Amino acid sequence: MSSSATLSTPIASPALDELCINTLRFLAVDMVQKANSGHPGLPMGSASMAYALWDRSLKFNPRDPRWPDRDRFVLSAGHGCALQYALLHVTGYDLPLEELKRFRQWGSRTPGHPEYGKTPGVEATTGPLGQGLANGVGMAIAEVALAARFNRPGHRIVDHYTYVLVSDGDLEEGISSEAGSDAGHLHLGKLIVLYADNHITIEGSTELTFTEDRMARFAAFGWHVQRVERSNDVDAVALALQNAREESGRPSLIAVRTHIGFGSPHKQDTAAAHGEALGVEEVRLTKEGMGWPVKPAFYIPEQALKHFRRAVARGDSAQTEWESRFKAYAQQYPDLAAEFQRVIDGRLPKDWDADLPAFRAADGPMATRVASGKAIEALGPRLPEMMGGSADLGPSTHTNIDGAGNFEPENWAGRNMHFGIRENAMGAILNGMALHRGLIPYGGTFFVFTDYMRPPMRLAAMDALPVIYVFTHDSIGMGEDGPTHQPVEQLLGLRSIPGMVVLRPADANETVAAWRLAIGRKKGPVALVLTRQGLPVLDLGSFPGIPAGVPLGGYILADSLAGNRPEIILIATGSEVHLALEGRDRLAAEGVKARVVSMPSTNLFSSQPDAYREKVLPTGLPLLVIEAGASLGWKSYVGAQIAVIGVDTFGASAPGPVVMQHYGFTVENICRQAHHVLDQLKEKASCV
Ligand SMILES: Cc1ncc(C[n+]2csc(CCOP(=O)(O)OP(=O)(O)O)c2C)c(N)n1
Repeated sequence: MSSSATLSTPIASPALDELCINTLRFLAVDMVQKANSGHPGLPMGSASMAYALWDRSLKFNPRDPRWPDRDRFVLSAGHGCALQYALLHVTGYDLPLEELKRFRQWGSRTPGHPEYGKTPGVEATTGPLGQGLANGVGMAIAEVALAARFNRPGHRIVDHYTYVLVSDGDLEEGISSEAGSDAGHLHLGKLIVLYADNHITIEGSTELTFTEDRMARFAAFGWHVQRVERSNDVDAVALALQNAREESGRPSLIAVRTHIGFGSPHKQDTAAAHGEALGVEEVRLTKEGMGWPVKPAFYIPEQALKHFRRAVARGDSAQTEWESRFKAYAQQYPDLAAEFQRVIDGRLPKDWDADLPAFRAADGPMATRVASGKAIEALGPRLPEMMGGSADLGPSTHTNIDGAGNFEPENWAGRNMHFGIRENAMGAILNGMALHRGLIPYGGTFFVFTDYMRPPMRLAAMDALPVIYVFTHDSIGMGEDGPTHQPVEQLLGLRSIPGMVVLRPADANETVAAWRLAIGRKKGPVALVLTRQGLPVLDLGSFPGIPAGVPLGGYILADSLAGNRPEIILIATGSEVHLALEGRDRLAAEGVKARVVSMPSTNLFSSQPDAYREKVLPTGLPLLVIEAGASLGWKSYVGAQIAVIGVDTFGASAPGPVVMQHYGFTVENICRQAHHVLDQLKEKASCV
């Protein structure tokens, strides 16, 4: 058993336990009542099991919420966050009672669902059901991976548990099976999930929808499962938690029979307790029924507070003890200790990018997915914190780090992950790994299947997590697999997520620059969107602007000849850039001066200063956009003087070059459209 398990000592009397639990219950009830918004039922029913965990097991330091070896706690059922805020306040985190009184109000640190970065002690943004459970799997993966890398005989400097509290909704969502299956397969013994088995969801009893044997399901995934029939039996919950910690070879699920809205005379065990304030009268009746003073609201008995606040001294001594162990470790293994600090801080080592290749035109044609694979091979050895893989598409996504071994139960030091065909869980696991800190997580799949992992990608952006996505087969150009596999609207969709940087490089050298940017971006996810098909390499000798241009999102790749002001600008991304270059040359031969702007990232370009954007796209010049994706987003770039060669239907099954040709991605069509735009402008001018 690990050292964290020794914390499981009951020190409160049953009466004090009950006082503390009711304190949590009624803080949550009062928060929701004051806001007249929120979810009282889950906190009322789950307060006792949460208390058993926080009081008897959880290793945390309220005065240093980011201490690396703390246990992680994720409230996957984020709608029950009033409970989490109450716990954070009473145990002594920097979350004053005033903040509990401002639950769900503008600018408060107690938002409607837990938000990472807003409230000390909140380890992950939760609310979209199921995501938190898979985040927990990612955190538990990070723990074993870092333990394998850094622990040494007699020195367990990475040694903590991941606890997740889930509800019926979490376990109904498909992602719970994806993540549960993966966690069971990986033998993540330090992942412990408490299930608020209250038999109620929004529409009523779980008899309506959810009748499978959940315990058998998780047992089949390879989990250790236990049931506690009476949630208010703190000792029983504590014992189950202890059993779970002692089970080191399997993740644990503890189903606790809780009662939604516990204590409310008219709402307990009904859906009415789920998502609205109890009401003034029902609050009064509930408090009276449980022997709690009706007034004042937000009442915290001194005795309960004193008991909860022991967490501060306990956390301080646990952390101090860890720090002294770390000191001894640092004396024996100074390099490893420094390395541990580096990866936990998220700092990059010196010369991390020294082996990144520069490609020559003679190397081409090369698919950008292949160039990305070569970048990963160059980065992997210099960045041992890089860890990732794909959703069973490794040979296609080129996400393997050569020689780094598979991450699997017998080899937690392996860095090549096999997520299985579980895109949603993969996204959420990557988030959990990033939230844990100490790793640079990345994951790949076909671009079209980002639809399956959009929820965690959205959360990665919300939480500003440094997660890297490797998406290949990026357009209709991928060919024969046809419309089901040809992404069309995905570029626009991902670009519209605030904080998500989408990069669609034009060739192998832009791909290298994109990877350099992705590794360097410590706040926020980066999606690399890569081709299946080979593309000409843009030689750095001829196009020296690439390394500096890519981070700006868009740049002048090739201007009109002899410095003449261009008459039209061809904007292209990814595989269409080389067509734009050919178009420019042909237009020049036809007497039209065209500039080619490569725009691997519209997000990054939009964030550049006005002066730079004006330099690249001077006001008044007509634009022709060439991109094998939905045309919709581009229309916002410039009013009427824009034409787009795009894809506004679902593609077709045929060899890639044939599909591209049919959709108008040819040099001939580019020139035709450019002339058309210019003719229209001339016509307009002559009408004035
Ligand atoms: C992915 C997702 N779908 C729907 C919702 C809306 N929602 C919030 S809670 C909930 C279900 C409530 O049932 P349960 O999970 O058992 O929570 P409890 O009633 O016990 O509070 C739903 C559908 C959500 N938060 N996330």
